[in-house]
Amino acid sequence: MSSLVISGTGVYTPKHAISNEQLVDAYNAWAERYNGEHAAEIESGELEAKPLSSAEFIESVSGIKQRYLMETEGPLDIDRMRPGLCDLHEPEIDGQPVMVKMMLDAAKTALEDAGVDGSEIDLVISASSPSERVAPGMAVEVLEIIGGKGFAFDMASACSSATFGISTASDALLSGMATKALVVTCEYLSPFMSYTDRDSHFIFGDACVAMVIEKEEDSKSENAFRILSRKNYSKFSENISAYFGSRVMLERDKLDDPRFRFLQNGRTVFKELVPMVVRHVQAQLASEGVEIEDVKRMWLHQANINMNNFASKKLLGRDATQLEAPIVLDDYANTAGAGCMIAFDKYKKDLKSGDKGVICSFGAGYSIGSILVEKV
Ligand code: CO8
Repeated sequence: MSSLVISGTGVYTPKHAISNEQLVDAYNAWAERYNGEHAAEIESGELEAKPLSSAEFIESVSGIKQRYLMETEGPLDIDRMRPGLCDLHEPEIDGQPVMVKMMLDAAKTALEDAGVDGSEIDLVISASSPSERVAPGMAVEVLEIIGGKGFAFDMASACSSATFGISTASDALLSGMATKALVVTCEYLSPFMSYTDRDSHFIFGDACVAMVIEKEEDSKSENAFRILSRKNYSKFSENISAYFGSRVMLERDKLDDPRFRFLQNGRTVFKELVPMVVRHVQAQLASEGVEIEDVKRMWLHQANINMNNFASKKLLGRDATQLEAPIVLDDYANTAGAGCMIAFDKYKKDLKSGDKGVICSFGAGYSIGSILVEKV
């Protein structure tokens, strides 16, 4: 059977970032004003006071120092506390979603990295947590604009969107349904976040990553990584939830209802998910006859530095260095499905032929997706 390779990757990073300090200053100013305006109801127990946030708390519990957002003025404006339209919404008349524009930018870099022309692509998968429209599929528009021919569709699996997307594309290539695939994971998450929720206002950033997958014998890339094995896992849990679905359309008047926000029991997620991730990767390596000592790099999901440190230490039996398990969440924050692939894009070029690594996503669902790769 032919080997498949990830022959190119590209990242779209929004132009502007917000530091923890900026975010916390805005949130605290908003919370203090709210508490002042509702002092009587808070005093009588009718309303709860809004607790204050802290930049030190955010960095120590998550490792996040800043996040890139498509629009940074809205979340810092205490009269708004949510992003506004960003530059990429212009011109509004063309109707093209911002996410498609982000995808096209990341795709251009990924195609260049792979040495592939857009016209050679015959499968595009948008594997992204959010979607800007129900139909037509965003991936179909990307396929059209890059000049490809074949088929395209949108899929979602929250934090494992990219890894599950690569796996789905691999099956299409191996079955002969397609010959060259582009998988794009666009995590334009800021529109869904509540910047007035102290427990989650700091978690997410916006970014997009694209990957080209093709047969090894067809690849001209100098940065190709052979896919040695893929292992996916899902287990239902509502400990991470985002109920922004059809119910919101029925209850539009309740958009501020906490049920329609991103919600998580962060500590439970930490305790339940990390041991599953460790067992998942260990089982994959064992079934491939690969020792952990032979794994040069682990490109892990980028949600929380303490989760990554815990998982890499359990796997290695010692602390990992930045090169062994790179961290990009300090800069990008949690970019859901894109995180592990942004780490891969930024920390892949120094590896030598024959070096092995594991890409591993984990998060909502729960979902875990790991891909064992080897530099060609
Ligand atoms: N500032 C100051 N204090 C705070 C803040 C804040 N911002 N937030 C909470 N606190 C307080 C709490 O009130 C609590 O106080 P007390 O002890 O008095 O009750 C104390 O600090 C500790 O709070 P937590 O227990 O919540 O703090 P943790 O140490 O657990 O840290 C984290 C919180 C950072 C959330 C941590 O639990 C974590 O990161 N866990 C892992 C979560 C994770 O990995 N989730 C994956 C989610 S991402 C994902 O799956 C993508 C989904 C895609 C969704 C797409 C949407 C469109």
